[in-house]
Amino acid sequence: MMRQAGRYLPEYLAMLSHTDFFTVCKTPELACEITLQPYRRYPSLDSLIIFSDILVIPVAMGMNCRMEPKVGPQFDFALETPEDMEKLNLTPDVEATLSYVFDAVYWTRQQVKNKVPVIGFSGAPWTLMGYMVEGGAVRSFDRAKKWLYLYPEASRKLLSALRDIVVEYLVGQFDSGAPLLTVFDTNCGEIPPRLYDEFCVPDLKYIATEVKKRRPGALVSVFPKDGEMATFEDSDFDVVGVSWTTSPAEARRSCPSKTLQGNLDPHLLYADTEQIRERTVAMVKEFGVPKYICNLGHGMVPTHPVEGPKAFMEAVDSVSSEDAP
Ligand code: 1CP
Repeated sequence: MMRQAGRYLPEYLAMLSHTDFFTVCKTPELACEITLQPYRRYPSLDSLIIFSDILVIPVAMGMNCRMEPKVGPQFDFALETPEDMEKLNLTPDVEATLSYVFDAVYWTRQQVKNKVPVIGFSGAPWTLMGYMVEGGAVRSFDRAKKWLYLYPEASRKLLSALRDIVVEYLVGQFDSGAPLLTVFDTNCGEIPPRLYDEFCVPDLKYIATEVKKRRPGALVSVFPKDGEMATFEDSDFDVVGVSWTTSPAEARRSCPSKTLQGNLDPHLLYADTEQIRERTVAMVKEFGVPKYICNLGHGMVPTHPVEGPKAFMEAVDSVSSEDAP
């Protein structure tokens, strides 16, 4: 479940009430503890996503970030013009700057005694660029979109620097014990398909190919939120994430050879148990169990009740054992 911890678990809120978000990310024991919180509460979870954030990459490049309560991530500065890129290290030493994430993955695997796999992740270059140009969370990514038209060369330079960091970063997480690596392109649907094909798709395909070339055992997944999924049918990604805005049937038509992951509307988790169960079972039946990973169609939010995920997981468990090939 994308962002299992979110802010809806009381045990998460308790820990974050006295420790700042990025300090938790940078302290492997604490990041491990938060990764395990949803697993302790819902023992039927069959994988854990490592607690971190996509914005650790810009932090490694020299953009300090704070997680402001009720606002979200805020950088100390934004990339207003291409000259601001001089403030960045475009080729940081990934091992030196992000080894805390690798340690958290390793430590978490030790704690669960390898019984449950740990999923690693990264933001995609375009989604990371969005936050870097805007300087943090915003309602719409207008300035980042403008960059693609006004500063195409600088945009390409930034995106390809991010691409190379993402590859190193995913390989490092795999080596620490994360067999499946997810690339979140949450801002995919913010730009027209032609612009996405031009500026983003080649780098994403390269990331999948390069990670698998370096680590043939790695499984890689992409979440092109609200984009054209068919673009990834011809790619080395093993798994394509499906947004809640796409129907399972349409997703299967777009990517017939891929394993699909998704796509329950996160808002359903507010509903009563019976409705969650019915709609989850219907979704699983529509996707079909083979080549399918059950998940939400986007992340959890702070106001989700803790009963929602439980009902969702119980519904998934019942239908997946019933239909398993
Ligand atoms: O279980 C987990 O919590 C897993 C760790 C995880 C992951 C996979 C976090 C922790 N964040 C993410 C991914 C992430 N972060 C994405 C990609 C997936 C998605 O679209 O949801 C994105 C876009 C972010 C950026 C981010 N971080 C936002 C969105 C800002 C916006 O534009 O609206 C927010 C609110 C965060 C904060 C954050 N990250 C993670 C948590 C638990 C939180 C909440 C922090 C808090 O207030 O306590």
